[in-house]
Amino acid sequence: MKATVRAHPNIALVKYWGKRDEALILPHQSSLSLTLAPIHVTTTVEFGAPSDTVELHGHAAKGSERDRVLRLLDAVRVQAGRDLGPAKVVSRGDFPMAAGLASSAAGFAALAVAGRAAAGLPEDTRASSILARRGSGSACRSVQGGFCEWQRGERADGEDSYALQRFDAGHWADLRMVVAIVDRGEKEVKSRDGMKSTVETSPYYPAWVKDAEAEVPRARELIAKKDLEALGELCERNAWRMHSTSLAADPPLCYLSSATLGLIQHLREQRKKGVPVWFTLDAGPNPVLLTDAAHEVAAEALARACGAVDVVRCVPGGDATLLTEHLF
Ligand code: 2P0
Repeated sequence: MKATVRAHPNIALVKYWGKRDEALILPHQSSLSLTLAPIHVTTTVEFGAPSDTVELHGHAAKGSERDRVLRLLDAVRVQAGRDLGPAKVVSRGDFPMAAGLASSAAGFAALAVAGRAAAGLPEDTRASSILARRGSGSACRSVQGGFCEWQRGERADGEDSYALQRFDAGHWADLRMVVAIVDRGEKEVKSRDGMKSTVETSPYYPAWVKDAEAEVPRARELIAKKDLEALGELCERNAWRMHSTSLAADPPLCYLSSATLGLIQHLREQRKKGVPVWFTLDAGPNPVLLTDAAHEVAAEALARACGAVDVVRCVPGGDATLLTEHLF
């Protein structure tokens, strides 16, 4: 009745931005990401506890944060088909939460896999991905390592909306992602609210959906060929388009800061000098730089020269994994 899982966050190369179903967390378009190591979240779930308790990163979770965790475990109870009793959950991450790398993706992936294991359910990446998605959309892409594609699916019940691994972490072991933390501040509008407002008010949103869907198979082909330059260009294009559709929302959503733009400008200059480095940007000001192993030191130096207060260097990460050591 107790299980512990370690899962890695992921960075989307083709972003997820907007839901067609808010309750089930079903996206309008497919997305594609790379799972990132060595950073991770570890989560222990135990059923049969005296009462429901949720501790996240050293604090007792409250309100909607706690409800999201307990709702996911209710779905595990339904899958198990039996009364498992109250649950105790403890979760810890080892990376700066301000990095803008959604700790929720690694957290809900770890929770889904650990929850199913604690309930005695068999390992099943598809079932875990669907469960993780119901906690946080991007979490469905952190159940497996390497390059994962979240297929939007067509069904109203979401049973065909989950992530599939296209290439494992070993496929392109030389690839590097360098997170440049230029701003530690909390963002004003959370992703969940930002994407909702974009869907409802941005006149560019339908174009975003069509374009992002078409970019997924192109990205897959470039990853198959390990074409860094073309993949870098695709990532930048997709990030700009996600931010453009958000900027066109009403009221406009601008996640970029002057530090973000300064870094992007410098990165372009470095690229002209032959440094193979590209960026992607989630719903926040901190660029994530895409490069290869031979240039990760140069990418870090570039970020620091542009005022990055912290830098996290990442490599392709593996699957969410069951551990034998528990957090309690
Ligand atoms: C992504 N992001 O594909 C995109 C790119 C942010 C920008 O997924 O509402 O925390 O829990 O499904 O997954 C962040 O949003 O949102 C996100 P919910 P989530 O990684």
